[in-house]
Amino acid sequence: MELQTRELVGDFYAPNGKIAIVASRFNDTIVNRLIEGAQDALLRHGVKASQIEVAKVPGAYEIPLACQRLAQTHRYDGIIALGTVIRGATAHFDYVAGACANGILQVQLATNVPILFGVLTTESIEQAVERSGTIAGNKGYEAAMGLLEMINLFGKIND
Ligand code: INI
Repeated sequence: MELQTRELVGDFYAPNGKIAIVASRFNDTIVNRLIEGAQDALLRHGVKASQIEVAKVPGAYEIPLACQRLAQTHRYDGIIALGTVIRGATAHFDYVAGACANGILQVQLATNVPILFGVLTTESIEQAVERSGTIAGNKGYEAAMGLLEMINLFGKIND
């Protein structure tokens, strides 16, 4: 007997609306690679450059509030959060990384706008380099792909 289960899985089509990237200036040599990765993923999948806006914040701690302000405008189909928090570089790694991750989760649940977490939390700068376009891929690219999938999934849920 054939199963009638309806599977809801997002594709990677370009949305019609805008996409915001919120990126921290802290560790900007790494974060700039993440931004490039995210833009590359979006452009390769048909998103126009004019649909993409990049908002810069001082550090990862400020990312959630900027995401909230953007989400509350209702002008964005989704947001990509990009930053880099390196444990060796700060005594308050856990506070910054934890606040960023928890804050982003709260904002997306409160606003219904998908926010993909492309914030590196690493032990060393070497690990951050590895994840920003060298041997371990580019987490900005992955976050952008995840956002396209979520936007397409929501389109199917709403059908
Ligand atoms: N912000 C980061 O994005 N990454 C870090 O590694 C980091 N360190 O090492 O402290 C960092 N700190 C700044 C923080 O995000 C805030 O901007 C600052 O505390 C002011 O609120």
